Amino acid sequence: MYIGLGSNLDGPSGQIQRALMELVVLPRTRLLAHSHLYKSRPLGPQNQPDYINAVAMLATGLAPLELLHSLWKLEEGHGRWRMRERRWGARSLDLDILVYGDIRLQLPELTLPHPGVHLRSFVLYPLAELAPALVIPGHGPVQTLRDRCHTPPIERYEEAVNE
Ligand code: A4P
Ligand code: MG
Repeated sequence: MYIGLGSNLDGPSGQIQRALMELVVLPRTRLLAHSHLYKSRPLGPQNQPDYINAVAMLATGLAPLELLHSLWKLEEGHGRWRMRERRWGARSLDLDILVYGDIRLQLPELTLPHPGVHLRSFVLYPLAELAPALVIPGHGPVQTLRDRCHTPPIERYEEAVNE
């Protein structure tokens, strides 16, 4: 299954790097691969900083809701306090379950696949690095979706090298 990581506050690239290391220590879970980092303008309200995004591929014995609740704990460890936020507003770390096998689910807390997955450059570009042929249930192969999707404009993010 695949997790989308996003951040636009408090040192976004560091937040993402740290979160990738924390995914490794989730119970009954292995990090199989992760994408490069990508940078894009926010989708939604524009008066917030640019985002850094990445995607991780995991193997997990956690059920979807168990995984979701573990991800919330990781977000809290990054100083994210959900009650205070506006929807689509700036955040230090956002972890979304993008796709969990071929499960399709609609619960109050969890929709699978994630409702935005097939429409967003900042999900499809990093996901296509890891799994271009993956079929998003109900939507089709990642590579095809990515080739159709250009919003928001996105670029690979390279960490500046300090002298
Ligand atoms: N939820 C339902 N399904 C899922 C799922 N598959 N994975 C529920 C994770 N959570 C899921 O999410 C709101 C609720 O969605 C959760 O309580 C959970 O029960 P949230 O993370 O608290 O709030 P949010 O992120 O503001 O809302 P939402 O609708 O998840 O927004 P997105 O889709 O996460 O978008 N622009 C760029 N460039 N890059 C970004 O990463 N992210 C967002 C947020 C907006 N603009 C962006 C980016
Ligand atoms: Mg979210």
